[in-house]
Amino acid sequence: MTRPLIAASLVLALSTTAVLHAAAPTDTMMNEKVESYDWVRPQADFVRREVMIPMRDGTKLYTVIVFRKSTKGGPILLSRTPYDAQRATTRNRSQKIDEILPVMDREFVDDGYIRVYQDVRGLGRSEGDYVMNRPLRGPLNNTRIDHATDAYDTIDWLVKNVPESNGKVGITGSSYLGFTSLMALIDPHPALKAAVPQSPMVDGWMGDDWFHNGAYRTFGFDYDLGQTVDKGGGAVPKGTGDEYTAYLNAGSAMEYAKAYGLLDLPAVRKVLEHPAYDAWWQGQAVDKLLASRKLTVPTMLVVGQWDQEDSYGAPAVYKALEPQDKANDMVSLVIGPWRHSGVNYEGRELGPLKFEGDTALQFRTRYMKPFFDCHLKTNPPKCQTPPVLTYATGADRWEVSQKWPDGAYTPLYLGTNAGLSFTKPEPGGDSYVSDPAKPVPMLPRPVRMSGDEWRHWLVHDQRFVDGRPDVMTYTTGALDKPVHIKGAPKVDLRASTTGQDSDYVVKLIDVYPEENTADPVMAGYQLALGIEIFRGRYVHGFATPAPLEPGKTYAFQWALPNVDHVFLPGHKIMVQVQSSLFPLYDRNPQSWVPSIMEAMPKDYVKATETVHYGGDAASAVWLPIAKD
Ligand code: PG9
Repeated sequence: MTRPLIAASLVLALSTTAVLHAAAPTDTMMNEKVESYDWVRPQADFVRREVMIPMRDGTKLYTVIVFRKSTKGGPILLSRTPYDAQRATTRNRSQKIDEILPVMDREFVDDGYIRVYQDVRGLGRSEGDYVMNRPLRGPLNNTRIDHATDAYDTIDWLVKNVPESNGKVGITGSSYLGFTSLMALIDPHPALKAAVPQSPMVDGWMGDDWFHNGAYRTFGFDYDLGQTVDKGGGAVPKGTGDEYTAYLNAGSAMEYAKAYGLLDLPAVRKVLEHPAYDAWWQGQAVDKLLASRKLTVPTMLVVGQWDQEDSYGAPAVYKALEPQDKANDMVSLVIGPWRHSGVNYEGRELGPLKFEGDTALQFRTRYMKPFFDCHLKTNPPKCQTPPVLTYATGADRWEVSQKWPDGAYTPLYLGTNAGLSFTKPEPGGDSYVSDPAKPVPMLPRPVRMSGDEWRHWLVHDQRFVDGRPDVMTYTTGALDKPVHIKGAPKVDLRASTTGQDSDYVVKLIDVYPEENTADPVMAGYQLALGIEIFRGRYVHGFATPAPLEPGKTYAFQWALPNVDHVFLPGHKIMVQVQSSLFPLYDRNPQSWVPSIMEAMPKDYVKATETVHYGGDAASAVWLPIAKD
């Protein structure tokens, strides 16, 4: 027996009472399962259309179009997602548009925007094959399609088939959606008028999800298993509440992948096969792809100051595009006091940190929406987009800069007696033993790289490792005046090892005063403003790994994430140096192996690390000190 379909249109035609009265008595033995139910009822204050949009190769992409019923001549705001367009437009099954869409959409749809979410090809309800971060057509992609063409074809269809729109399109989204937003800027459709990529994945090797400066980030395993498996996917079944133990027991990344059957996943294999910054990674770096083209679409790049996944991408694209932006009005940068994607949620606090009000809402209503309005509305207001907008943590205020970084780089030297000073110290050094059998944890154990533990791990109090014999700590005295930094602090670490390879992790920390009766949690708190790793084998170049010469002093140089922060009087500045950050980063075996991915148990050896200071080996963190 076929199942009756209860459609909204039928209910529209006849009132419920009329249907009940007119119908014959219900057969008590009829099949009571019905095929579907349209949860959007006639009284909804919105229109929600589901369409399959054809791409140039015939593949159809599932797309949901949502707007208030009163909308006419509205701009379109598009997001292209791997995270289920259906779910993004069904936050609640409600008849109110504000309740079905994500929180960040409210300001837009309330002002007549048309919100569009699309599943990228191969995921959700879209047709086609899925390739993680599908590269642009060219040497790494020999097909006719990529995210640039899919965005183009989608926009083309939308402007021709959504009569309620004014024909102007903006694109936005965070993380993977930030990546698809950036890809839409390559040979863009003429109707694409503005973009706000948030925490975009830009260079997966240099500093976004998969590696940072050559050190492999294990958290991608769970993601791959969740995203690329139709049946049985999800988190890796480690069966322990302590990921530190799970990764330590497994050995190398390859051994871990073997133990949990992850080598069956092409997305995992590809990353493990490319440990160095080879042509495969370089060819996908979106900042490089964009830098070689003219930017024609005004773009606002957004990142969280404590972005635990993609802190690299947005500032890297800003840096790559800024030289083209002669009038300083095409590309802008925003850094807010947020975790990864925190810009789209409530931004009053982050872990123990509290800010002045809902900083995410402030940004969206005062800056992001006006940016889209001035580029997308039919009668647009004048654009007043700040070239750089940052939230000064410590001082708790938004600041506008004309350029970024916005400070003069000044060395803060590591020195004797665990000191840290703006004056160069006498020559010396400190040694510690780095033991791969006891790597320094990223969080107190048990370590979980999921939920709020993962979202907030970058702001965790660093006192839990301060005092470990394999963590060197250097501190200034209490500051007598504020130190305001605006930019990415740069590490210049002069170090030697008895091994043939080594990782170095540097943390820049704001140490809160010891006494704070009003807020005891923050008394003596060690708040990291940047935690970043460098894999020693890449000291001569990221594409040319080579063994380190035991005992030789090298200059290891890399950048910490971008920040706007004020170290307040009474606070101290601290720098910590260590040689592992586990289990987020796989362990460096410290002996030479061609690929650390495939290190065997015998390869993991202890090494003595020496941090040098003063003289011609003056280790320092260079701070971009703002002129206040
Ligand atoms: N940063 C995201 C990601 C993580 C891991 C792999 C791929 C993407 C994201 O949040 O989309």
